[in-house]
Amino acid sequence: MNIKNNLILALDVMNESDAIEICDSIKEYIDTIKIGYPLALAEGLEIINKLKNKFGFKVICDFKVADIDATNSKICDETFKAGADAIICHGFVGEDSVQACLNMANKHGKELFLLTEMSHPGAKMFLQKNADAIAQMGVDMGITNYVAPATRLDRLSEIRNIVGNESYIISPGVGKQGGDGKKTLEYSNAIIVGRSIYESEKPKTACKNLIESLK
Ligand code: FNU
Repeated sequence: MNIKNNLILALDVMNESDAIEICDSIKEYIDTIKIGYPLALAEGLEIINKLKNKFGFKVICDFKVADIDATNSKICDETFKAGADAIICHGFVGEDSVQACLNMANKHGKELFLLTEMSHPGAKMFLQKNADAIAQMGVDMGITNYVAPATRLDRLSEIRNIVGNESYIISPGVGKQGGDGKKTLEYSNAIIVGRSIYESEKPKTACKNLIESLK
């Protein structure tokens, strides 16, 4: 995926008008947005094509798909049919579940991102212990897109080592969660930023300043 300014907006606002207002203000700087459960549950999956059509964005659906293979297939199918360019799935559910997502992404000619370790403190309880194995499973399955944390650069670096330089890593946790954008991009291909942009008084300026700080 080619992502303008290596910056993805996490659009976790709770209604369409807020979403449009934010998108309109940052469209000069951003061409890829991430939509998760907050906005999709509030406005329905139609919000994906509405924002794509209005702004020409690429949309990554952060649905952290984590079910049995048959159910994962259905979730991914509906999400791609609704216009998503990529979907994020969890890796801890194992190979068969992830393979179902990968098969559906391939069927639609779209992309799959495999979530390895999460960015929040709670990820240390269970997920971190298995994150390297999850990343290795992705490599063995031929997956080339990953999500790894901006909040723990040692872990991000380790995951980069496992998935290799040819793989594409996107990283949440910059800003509100404490991660540094520039340092993160030493290991990651793009950062995912939500609240520090959309909660800002001036999202456009926040975006501009953030991009400056990445240089
Ligand atoms: P912000 N997100 C995350 N950590 O924060 N998808 C993860 O490990 C992960 C994510 C999402 O903190 C989170 O749900 F896998 O406001 C939110 O949408 O900048 C975004 O990344 C971070 O938002």
